[in-house]
This record gives sequence, C-alpha cells and structure tokens, in this order.
Amino acid sequence: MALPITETVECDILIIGGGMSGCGAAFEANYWGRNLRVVMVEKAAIERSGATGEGLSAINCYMGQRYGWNTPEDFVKYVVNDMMGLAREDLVYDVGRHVDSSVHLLEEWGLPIWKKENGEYERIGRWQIPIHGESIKPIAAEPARKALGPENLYERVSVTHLLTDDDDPGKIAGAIGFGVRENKFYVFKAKTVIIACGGASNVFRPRSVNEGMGRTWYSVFATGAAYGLMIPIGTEMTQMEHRFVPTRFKDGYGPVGMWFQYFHARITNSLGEDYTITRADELKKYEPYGSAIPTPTPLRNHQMFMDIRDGLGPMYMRTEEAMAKLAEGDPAKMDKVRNEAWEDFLDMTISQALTWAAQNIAPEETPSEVVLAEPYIMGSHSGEAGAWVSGPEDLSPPEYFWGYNKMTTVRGLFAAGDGVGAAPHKFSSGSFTEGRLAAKAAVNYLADHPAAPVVGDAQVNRLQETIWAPLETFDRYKGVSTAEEINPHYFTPRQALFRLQKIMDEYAGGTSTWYTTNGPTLERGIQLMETLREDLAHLGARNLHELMRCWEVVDRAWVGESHMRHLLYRKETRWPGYYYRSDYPDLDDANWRVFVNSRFDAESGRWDLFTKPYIRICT
Ligand code: SFD
Ligand code: AMP
Repeated sequence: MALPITETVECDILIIGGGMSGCGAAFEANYWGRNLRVVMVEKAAIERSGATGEGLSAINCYMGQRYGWNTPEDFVKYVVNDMMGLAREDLVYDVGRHVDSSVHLLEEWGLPIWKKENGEYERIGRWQIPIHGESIKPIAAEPARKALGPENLYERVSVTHLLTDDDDPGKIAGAIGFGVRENKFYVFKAKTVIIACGGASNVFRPRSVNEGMGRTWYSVFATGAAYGLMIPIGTEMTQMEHRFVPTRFKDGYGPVGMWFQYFHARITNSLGEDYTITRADELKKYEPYGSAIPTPTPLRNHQMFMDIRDGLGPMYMRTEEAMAKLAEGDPAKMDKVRNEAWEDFLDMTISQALTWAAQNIAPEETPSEVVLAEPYIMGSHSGEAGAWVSGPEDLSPPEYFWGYNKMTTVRGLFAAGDGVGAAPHKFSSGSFTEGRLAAKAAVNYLADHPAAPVVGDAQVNRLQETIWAPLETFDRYKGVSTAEEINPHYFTPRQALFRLQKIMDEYAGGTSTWYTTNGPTLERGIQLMETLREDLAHLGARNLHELMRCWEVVDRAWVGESHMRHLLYRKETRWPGYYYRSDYPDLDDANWRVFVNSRFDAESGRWDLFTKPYIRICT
C-alpha cells in the first residue's frame, strides 16, 4: 500500500484545534500579527467542533468587573479553594483579569446573554451567567474563520504528532497529520505552535456502555490530543493526577450547576436526607478547605459519595420542590421556570432533555436521579491537568516565568484551554481568553525568534510510516481470519479503547472501584498500560475514520499512563470525591501542597516525576 501524497504548509503560527481556545487564538493572532501567516488545523469543522459544539447554557467564568461583582483576586481565592489549595495563582489571575472582555466580544458577535430589567446581565452564581447558548460555537468560530482567511484553515485534518527542530529538539517545528476524508498527509512547518485541542473523555470506562456508548458528559471528541501530542516530545506536564468527577443527572449527563445555583434545588437520598446537612461534619477533616464557601467541588462530591457508598441512594435532584418554590403557586411563573428548566438542557445537553422525555419526567412533578460520573482528565472545568506553562511577565515569580506567557517548556510551543495545567475554572470564556493570551505571546516570541524551523525528510518520513501503519497492517492481514474484528495480527481501535478503559477503571480509581486505588494497584496498572502501549503498534484500521480512531486511542493511552504515574507519585488524598488513595487516605498539606510535574524522555522511555512549589501571589 503506497503512502499518500503530502501537502507541506509553512507558517508563523500554527493553531492546533479550532475549539474555544483555538478560536480565541486565531482572532487575537490576527490582531497583533497582521503580517504573519497564521494557520489553524482542525479535525472537524470549526462551527460545531469541540466541547461547545453541542451548545452551552451558561458562561461559567465571568467576573462582572463593570458591575463591581468580583475582582480577579476574588476569583483566585475561589479557584485555589475549589482545588483544595493548589492552582497557579498567576495563570488564574491572568484569565480573571481578561475574561470579561472576551464575554463582551462574544455578546457583540451575537451571543444572547440573559438580562435583568435594568439591562445588567442575569446571574446564576457568583461567576456564572446564563445564555441562550445553543449557538455559542458558530458565534465564536465566525470571527476566527474570518481572521484566518479560507487559505489558512485546514479542516478535517487530524494532527497526530508534533515536529521538533532537527537541530534543537527543545524547540517546536510544527506538526503532522492526515486528512480524515482524503488520502493525504499534511506537514505543517511552523515557527510557533499553539496547542488548543481540548481535554480527555473516555479514558475511563464510562457509566454508559454498550447501548449507551458514546454518551458521556464531556465531548466524545475530546480525545486527549493536547496531552497526547505534548507528552511524547518531552513537554513538562503538571497535575496530571488531577481529574474532574462531575455530579450529573443520571444517564443523560445533564449538568447540575444551574439547578443548584439558579433554581436552588437540593439533592436528597432515599431517606429524604440532604447530605450537605447530614454530612456537614465530614468537611471538618479537610480544613482549611472544608469551610470554604462554596464547599469545594470534590468535597461536595465526597459528601454525596458517602451516602451512595452507604447504600442510601438513589440520589434525587428535587426539581419539583425547587420549581414549586420559585413559582409560588403562580401558573405564569411556573411556565417561566419550566421553560428555563428545559432550555438549560436543550441549549447544552440535549440528551438530558431526551432522557426526561423518554422516562416521562416532567421536572415540575418528578425529581431526577443524579450520580457521580466517571473521571475526566481536563484543564478548563473543575479539573487542572495540563502543560506546565510560563505565566505573564508582570505577575509571575521566576519559578513560574520563562519568557513568554503560556509557553510550555518546549520553546515556541504554547498551550491554552484544556491544554494548560494548574489553571482551572476557565470554562468556555476563559479558554477563549487563554487562547487570545497565548496568541499574543506567540506573536511576541516571533518578533524575538524569526528563524524558520529545520525539519528534514527523515523525521517526516519516519512519522508518515508510523501514522499509516494501521491501514497497512489491516491490508496485509485482513484475509487471515474470517471475521475482520478477530485477527491474530491486529486489534481494532475500539478494542484498544475498551482495554484502556478497563485498566483505568479497575486500577486508577474509576466508578467500579469507587474511585479508590493504592500504590500496588497503580504499579500493576502501569505494567498493564506499558503492555497496552506496546500493543498499540499492532492497531489495524479499515479506513481513514478508523485511522483517526487509532491515533485518538494512542492519545488517550498517553493520558491514562501519565494520570496513573502522577497518582502514584502524590502520596496523599488531596481531592476526596475525585479519588481516594486507600494507602494515604488523608490530605497532607505539610508535604504535598505542591504541584506534581512530569517529563517523558522518548529516547530512554523514562518518566521523570518531581514537584514544583506552590507560590502565593494574591491570596
Ligand atoms: O455546564 C483536534 N463547558 C462549559 N463551559 C461554560 O462556560 N459553561 C458551561 O455551561 C459549560 N458546561 C459544559 C462544558 C462542556 C460540555 C461538553 C458540556 C457542558 C456538556 C466547558 C467548555 O466547553 C470547555 O471548557 C471549553 O470548550 C474548552 O476549550 P478548549 O479550546 O480547551 O477545548 P475544545 O473547545 O473542546 O476544542 C478542542 C478542539 O480541538 C480539536 N481537536 N484538531 C486537530 N487534530 C486533533 N488531533 C484534534 N483533537 C482535537 C477539536 O475538534 C476541537 O475543535 S457545564 O458542564 O459546566
Ligand atoms: P456544572 O453545571 O456542574 O458544570 O457547574 C457549573 C458551574 O457551577 C461551575 O462553575 C461549578 O463549579 C458551579 N457549581 C456547580 N454546583 C455548585 C454548587 N453546589 N455550589 C457552588 N457552585 C456550584
């Protein structure tokens, strides 16, 4: 089977991923770098790609500085507490001080934001504002598409590897990928690269299997590419042990924030008890974070988890109780509340509205089951896995600063959104903002480093053979057995995904093990992961779509292995409700209020793990 043709693209800035942060990056790069060639590569089509492709019902990161609601310092305090003491204050502050302007831009471009009678934005909680957000993604994509120009936007091209400079492996040189609808390689030779390709769902076995497979909370298209691209070239990562376990409406994965904060609903167990009251004492074990307001996300989970573990479920979101209270017996008010309840899901998680319809649930009459979902590895919601990046020059101490804001430890390689670690609670608006900041810094870097990268044929040819191998393998061996999916010479990406999910679920603290693991279990899990990674060289793909799935599972395997190695290294349970180390069940601020970082060395195959200090900047 011959290798397909190659198109080579040369540019100044390459943005990988056209989601929220990628669109922000494209818009901003155009503003600061009009003389530069800025190229975006996206595996889908940017109007509906990424986590916001299915719409949103809220902007969850907005300071409201013009109304005097919050300052960026308030935001830093909130985020650090929610992460049980660990977030990079410089990075969080940087998002906080710029995010409002991004929200105002989104409104100017057509995003309908709910307003009060006095014209102020409506609020859900302290940081969250409601939107009619079904179309947030096309609204964010339009200015990005315009800024780039059609000749600079490569859609339906999946990136599989980053390229480094032949003369200097510590410097970025571009990326390589293939067309998902055409037999073609794309080689992007770039002076700077911005990683904007999202977080990771489906690393852990989801609760929805078989008939429900494909239904997860975070986007199924968030395949861990940001991490899977950066780790193999030796980029320093941080907080990869961290995960987000969302409390969600059962089976449809409807988010709960609107229900807790806007409708003021509570959850009760089968005895009618509210765990925030019956489990209040449990928070005292986790001071000073236990008494933070609001209770940190993992601890809210932890309180509910204790009820579930003790067999006190099902847990019900008392939608009927909350709606009745808000309607005060007035049918017109009830109509408004009912519309808002359905819109919350129709804007963002249609599957939840379908679940309600399918199960004859009228939320004003019937409460809905909620559960703790499977873990997600991500950096933009209540999770903080990602690259260790430089902070901004005016805020960051030397330990957190090496020249250019949002630049990773690989020179010229920037990250944003889910790709940046230790900077959570960005959500859609903060990810867009971080993309903008990364692009501005990349333009700055280019002014100081204008030289083109050196990428010879050897690196490209080697990668092309690797990328195409699953198609070759299938072609060579397809006749060996009668069933295409059962063959001694290869396994399919779907089979590989199931194997990865089983390992993660059973050894790394997934749902079937009550989010619990320990040192020996992780060590065994890592052995199994190493074998899986060896076997991934024997993936078989029947077509281009499966070839994309192959590289997605490779990315997810990098995420899984990195997650387990970090879990093993951190000898404490810092985030009960996200995961439990049964051999180190307590939070240990004295020894472990530090970031856990790692670097993979491709030459030796070794992972190096170490800590970085937590430095106060504005708390
Ligand atoms: O309620 C490649 N999010 C919410 N944010 C909010 O502000 N409000 C909400 O209400 C939110 N909620 C929510 C959210 C997400 C989801 C799925 C649901 C509910 C159901 C979070 C935000 O969506 C999230 O924080 C941002 O989107 C993160 O931005 P970014 O840029 O880091 O990731 P992305 O948008 O997914 O974009 C990634 C892009 O990369 C592409 N890509 N391209 C080329 N090659 C590859 N190999 C690639 N791999 C990926 C993707 O296609 C995508 O375009 S609530 O739950 O809190
Ligand atoms: P979710 O819908 O769960 O994704 O949450 C949306 C936003 O509301 C996020 O900023 C959450 O951190 C926040 N949130 C969700 N539940 C609560 C709660 N009970 N108290 C405070 N904030 C919450």
